[in-house]
Amino acid sequence: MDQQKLHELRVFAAEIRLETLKIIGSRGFGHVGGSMSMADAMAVLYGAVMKIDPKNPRWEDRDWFVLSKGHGGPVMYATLGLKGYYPIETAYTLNQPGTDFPSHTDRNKTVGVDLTTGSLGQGMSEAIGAALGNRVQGRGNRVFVAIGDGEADEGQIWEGAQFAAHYQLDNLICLVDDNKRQLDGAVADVMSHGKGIGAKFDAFGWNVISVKDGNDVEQIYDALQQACACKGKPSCLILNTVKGKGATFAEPSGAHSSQPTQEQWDEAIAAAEAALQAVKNEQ
Ligand SMILES: Cc1ncc(C[n+]2csc(CCOP(=O)(O)OP(=O)(O)O)c2C)c(N)n1
Repeated sequence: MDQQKLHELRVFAAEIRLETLKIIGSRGFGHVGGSMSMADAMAVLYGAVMKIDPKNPRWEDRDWFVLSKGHGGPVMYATLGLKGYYPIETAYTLNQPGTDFPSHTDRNKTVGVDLTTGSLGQGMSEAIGAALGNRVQGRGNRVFVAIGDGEADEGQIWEGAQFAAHYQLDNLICLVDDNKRQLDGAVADVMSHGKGIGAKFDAFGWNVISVKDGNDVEQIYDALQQACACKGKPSCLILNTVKGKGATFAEPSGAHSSQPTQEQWDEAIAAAEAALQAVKNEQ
């Protein structure tokens, strides 16, 4: 990727982090941890990889994105708002009565959300159905699905993995947000994954790509290029990420859900603004 594009993606990721904080901050509490760990992947998907048209969100030939870890809704709302699907300020109503921005992603509420998620495991099945359906209809588009490492405890993920490999869904790419933590602790303590999530996908016949730094846009981009080029099987990226990345009150603890004080919100938003400015100044 050329340096200009790389710079753009870094700026986009920093903007997504700032807006994610503002969106959750408008409510005062929410799923900061698993939203912030996804910001870089969202920047690469929507900034450089996916075929989309914000003016025509249900365009039939678009690439699809399914946030199976639906509690990360705010990072998706930040990304879609910044891409012009809607004015970003409208998302500062997160989870309030009558809002189009519920805490978990809902295709009937938010423009640009392809499928409804929130019950962990189900988004994977939905994405697989979309990939198969698109293929049956002869479209050349792709379906990207993001799951959490805690979510990978769900049996439904592995039924889906078996199905997708059997039907050779090479238009399906799963991104695992491997941030090592789930709702109430470390994944390794709550329910460990044995030889690892990547080894499991590999055993089911998927093309597995490990991304050493899953918060590095260049590494994510390179891995997605490899995944998109793979034929005859679905691909899976294991993104080694940091829960709460860039949120001053959440990153140190890797907290799942946060309800910081107003002072802590102000500090976090100021830090994210400074981080954005620093990335902009890099060029
Ligand atoms: C079927 C189901 N069980 C439980 C929950 C409650 N829940 C929401 S998030 C979460 C933890 C998920 O951990 P992980 O997938 O690692 O998410 P991340 O750390 O990326 O936020 C749980 C148990 C749910 N949404 N759906």
